[in-house]
Amino acid sequence: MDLFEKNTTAIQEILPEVWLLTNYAAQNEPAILQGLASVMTQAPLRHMMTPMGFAMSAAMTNCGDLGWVSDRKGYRYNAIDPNTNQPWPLMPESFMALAKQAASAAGFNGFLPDACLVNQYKVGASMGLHQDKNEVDFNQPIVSVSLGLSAVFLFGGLLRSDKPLKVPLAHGDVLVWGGKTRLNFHGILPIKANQHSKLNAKLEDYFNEHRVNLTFRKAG
Ligand code: MD3
Ligand code: FE
Repeated sequence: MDLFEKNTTAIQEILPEVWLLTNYAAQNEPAILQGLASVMTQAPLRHMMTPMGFAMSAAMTNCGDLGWVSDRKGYRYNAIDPNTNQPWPLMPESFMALAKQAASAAGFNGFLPDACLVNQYKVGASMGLHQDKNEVDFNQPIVSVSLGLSAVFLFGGLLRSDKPLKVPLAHGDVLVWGGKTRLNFHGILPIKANQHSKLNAKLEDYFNEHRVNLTFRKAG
């Protein structure tokens, strides 16, 4: 079943070194959703603990050589899933292909992600403003794929106090972040119900109740 209403994609540089590829994941949606199901089966979603001892509101898992983890000891990348004591699932071929193609479309040839963080948001879940600083090379781009419920992405500056710009993200949208914005503060506003576009009316029940974000990084 083709879950996409339209198959048109557009690429815009919405901010310096931030590219929005609208509906870009449509091209290979069935394989992406299959890969996601396989990853979530092998490494079940879980609410990680912040160093302060609070459960994060997004549930997370990973695939690829390295997975992002958080616990009382802090944030870091780990080759082993602490819940299964196994390596993280292999990055599905469809994930790798999508991330590479999106990076190339934004001008980053040769992007070879070794980490894919899966964030699952239910209605009401959010992600507070933060910086991503656990990767080795901040010159590598980040590719982010939005699936399911829509979200409002907050894109701030280099200071937490910089007023963030709001970027709506819908099912299938892909963002590519380049070098200079890599350390900007960013977050996700609480996910609202009834943000369903026409597109979402056809989605399976799961994606009517969740937003899933795939974040591809070269972490190590
Ligand atoms: C901008 N996730 O997992 S992805 C995260 O939608 C995270 O789940 C959000 O922030 C989500 O750390 C946003 C897009 C993203 C990821 C990393 C960035 C945007 C970024 C790093 C720098 C600037
Ligand atoms: Fe982040």
